[in-house]
Amino acid sequence: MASVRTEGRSDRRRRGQAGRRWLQLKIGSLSSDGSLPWGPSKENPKHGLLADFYIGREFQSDQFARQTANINLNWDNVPVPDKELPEFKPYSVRWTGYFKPTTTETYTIFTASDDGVRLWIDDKLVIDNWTCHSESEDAVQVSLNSGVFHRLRLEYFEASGLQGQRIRLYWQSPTIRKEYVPEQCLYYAKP
Ligand SMILES: [Ca+2]
Repeated sequence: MASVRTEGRSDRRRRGQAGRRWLQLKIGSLSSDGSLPWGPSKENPKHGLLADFYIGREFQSDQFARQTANINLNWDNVPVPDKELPEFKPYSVRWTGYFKPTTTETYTIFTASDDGVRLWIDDKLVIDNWTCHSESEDAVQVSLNSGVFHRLRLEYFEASGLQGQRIRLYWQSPTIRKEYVPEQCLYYAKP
């Protein structure tokens, strides 16, 4: 069975050394709070994005990293996304990886976030709503070519950890109905 990589603050304390260590969890395992699935599906083990979680809304303290199939997350009903983060406190997340369109045309790429969001495509900042707000949608139009890998970086922060913790990434084109950017088009690393 393929695996999901994850690392926690407590693991770093145990090993007592700098650098990263990745633990192995089975695909389909729940996160440590028992409520949220992480990682790519069994069908697409090489697809998805890497998410780095931090304490603080400005990436003050790096806590752990996980793989996520896509960006379609709603943490309204849990104090924080994971026990590695303190409850009811600000946190931030940085997703990185690549996406590869399946058609050549103009895409509209949307984020829906509560609170702040920034999106870079090929290292260019294209969405910048780094503010506290209830769920808001932002969008940008980009011309993309089928089969070309584009670098993706999405940053998100939650201001309070109390209510309204959502981040989503969609796309739409003349031939694609609005959908979450699918796992099959996302890559942790460029193949
Ligand atoms: Ca919020």
